[in-house]
Amino acid sequence: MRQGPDASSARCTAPLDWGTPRPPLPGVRRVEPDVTRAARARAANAEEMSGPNTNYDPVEVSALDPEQVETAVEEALAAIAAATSLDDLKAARIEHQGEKSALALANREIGALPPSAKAEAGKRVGQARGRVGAALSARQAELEAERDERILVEERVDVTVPVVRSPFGARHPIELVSQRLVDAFVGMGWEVAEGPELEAEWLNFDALNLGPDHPARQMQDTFFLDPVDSGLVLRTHTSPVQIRTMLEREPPIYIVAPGKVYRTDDLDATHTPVFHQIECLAVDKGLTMAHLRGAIDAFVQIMFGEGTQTRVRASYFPFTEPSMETDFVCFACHGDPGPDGCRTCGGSGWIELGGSGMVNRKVLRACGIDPDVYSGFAFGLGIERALMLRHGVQGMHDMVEGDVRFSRQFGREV
Ligand code: FA5
Repeated sequence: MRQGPDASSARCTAPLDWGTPRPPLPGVRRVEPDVTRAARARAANAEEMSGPNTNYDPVEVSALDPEQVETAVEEALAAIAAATSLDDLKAARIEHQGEKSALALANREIGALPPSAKAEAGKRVGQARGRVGAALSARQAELEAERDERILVEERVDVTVPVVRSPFGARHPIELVSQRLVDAFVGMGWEVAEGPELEAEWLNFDALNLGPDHPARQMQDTFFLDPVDSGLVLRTHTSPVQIRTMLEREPPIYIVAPGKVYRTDDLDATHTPVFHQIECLAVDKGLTMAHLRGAIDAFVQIMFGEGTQTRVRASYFPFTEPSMETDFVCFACHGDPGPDGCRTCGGSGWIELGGSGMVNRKVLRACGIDPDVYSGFAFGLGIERALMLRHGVQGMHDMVEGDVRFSRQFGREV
């Protein structure tokens, strides 16, 4: 229990009783009123007066108790030694050296001591604070040195490493796979044919036997160019390249036509308004569906690996007759989805590749080729969807956003 120096004044035998004065607040000097000073002067002359308050023992003030001071120092030194980071040390400093620390409290108590007790208590507390301060400084220096050393290791720059001045990009997998297919067909003697993306409506539709009322011409599928009667569209498929080639060249024709096409589809998981197709056309004497099957098999094996089986199903395209959809055997379950099914092919064992068929006699005739002399076959597919299947790409967004990190995953070869 704290005792202020005035506590002893209660023992004075003063002629006037002014009541027991309240102990002063720490650090606050009480200014005695004149009447009090006069009373003290009179009391000083009185014979029964007690001596001055010189026997005050600071041990009685618990905060200044040597044991308590030593305990506070030991706790501080332990916390400082235990600090393994500068943040830990900061917390230890606040706790053991801050305003509310035991030693700061003891230091404040000194101010309230009588002069004779101040020196000893001051020395004790001062030394204690000095030890804590020194320990803090030493640990601070150690931890800063450790931090600096760690930073030097972690942020070390190897100046001997050769500098890559411009980061490597990667060709987009659409481009890579198109090139690969084109190369393979060129290797078999086929030629590359190209056409414009801004195409004549007649070449995109009419010459391919897509009449004026064909649903593909409707606004939801085709980007028409202003003015409406311009006769121009953004090509909706690579098939007009067939027409251009047949109009320009005499058979035999063996062409592969890769390129960008446009449809008024919203971008979602499986659609994009701008995508890529690749298309093959052969026109020669005596071509049959057997040749078509052979070309499709070659195509599929280039894209999905040797031995990949294919099948065809009856379908309809105005520019081929008969027409087929081509499927290839699922590369994930190899045609046997088992009782648990297969996420890649949906459990059917087959994956749809694209359309195909024998070139419609009307189309040959529109291009000035005699269908009684020549026959032809064609097939085409969307590259994005084929790649998504091939590589398990979950969404079309990844295919079209052009993020180089996506392209880099495919490296230089797909
Ligand atoms: C055609 O475009 C035909 N010209 C293909 C053809 C060529 C048939 C030669 C016969 C002979 P289709 O409309 O089904 O067909 O489109 C072909 C492929 O394009 C589809 O299988 C699909 O993979 C892809 N495709 C269609 N719309 C989109 C789209 N919005 N986003 C991404 N891919 C698409």
